Amino acid sequence: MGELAADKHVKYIISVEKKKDSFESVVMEHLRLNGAYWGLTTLDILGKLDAVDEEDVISWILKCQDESGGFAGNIGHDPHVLYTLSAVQVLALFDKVDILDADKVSNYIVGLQNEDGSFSGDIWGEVDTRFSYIAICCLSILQRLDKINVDKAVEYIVSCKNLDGGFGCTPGGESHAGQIFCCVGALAIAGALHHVDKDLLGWWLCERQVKSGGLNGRPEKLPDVCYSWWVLSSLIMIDRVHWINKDKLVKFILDCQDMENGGISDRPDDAVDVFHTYFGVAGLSLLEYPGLKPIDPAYALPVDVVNRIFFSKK
Ligand code: GRG
Repeated sequence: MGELAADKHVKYIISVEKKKDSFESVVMEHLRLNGAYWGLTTLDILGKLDAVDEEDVISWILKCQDESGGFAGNIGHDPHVLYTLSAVQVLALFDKVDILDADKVSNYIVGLQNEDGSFSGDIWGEVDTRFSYIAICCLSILQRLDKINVDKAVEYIVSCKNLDGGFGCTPGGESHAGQIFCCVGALAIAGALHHVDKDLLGWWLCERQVKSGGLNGRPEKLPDVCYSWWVLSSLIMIDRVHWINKDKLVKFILDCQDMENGGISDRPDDAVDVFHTYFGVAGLSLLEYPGLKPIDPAYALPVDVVNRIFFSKK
């Protein structure tokens, strides 16, 4: 089996950051804050967060904040919870959450909770269990979870549970590993994992492993490195990770590396990108691959960062 080309992945991430006119940068312009979270968390897991200029990153993030308190994907764009969580997570990596006005950011999120407990992603109203996870994760990091109706939020997530044990975007929506991560992660943070049928869901999740060792996101679909995160983190949170073949999954992720220029792709021999590089490295961290910082399956941040948020005296 090949090895993790850690140094090459560090170089790749830094090069993407520098090439502002490249195709990848242009298509990611509107979600640059998500990209910053993927790239910087990868660097931190690899123990190389100091390869970037912290002050540059933080001053750019602050410029992405809207007067509503929410963050946009880039300067001058519209705010959305997707980028608000990334902003808070990146600041947490640098131990700088305190520079935020936590009430202002949390009021933005609180204002997006609907009567039925669900969350909209922004003022335009789209509802999705992704946004329930983001709201709960973000408010928990800001230590402001008590500002929303957590019982109602949990009730809504539970209403998205299906007969196969999985969860979808909205009630009745097809089970999908990405949404399952969101629902299980939100329930874990809210202390409500008892709503999950762990054996039933564990069975559905471990059936995502295909012959190559990779994981897909739902039945009959192709495997993709990103599901190494969505599926594996969910299995860990429900204590069923021993139901998949870990060695085969490690091999699948390593086979998706560009050994020459760094980066990880969705499947072997495809083009690499920052999203798959992050989820490949984060998946390997969950698989306890040597030399990587452990990552927390619910907060999607390195364990030392999560411990610093909740256990350090300030
Ligand atoms: C902090 C890690 C973290 C996440 C924030 C945005 C979010 C919360 C979660 C997204 C969860 C999700 C829906 C992931 C799936 C992404 C994905 C690869 C979707 C592709 O869907 P299809 O239908 O792919 O194109 P398949 O694999 O089903 O063919």
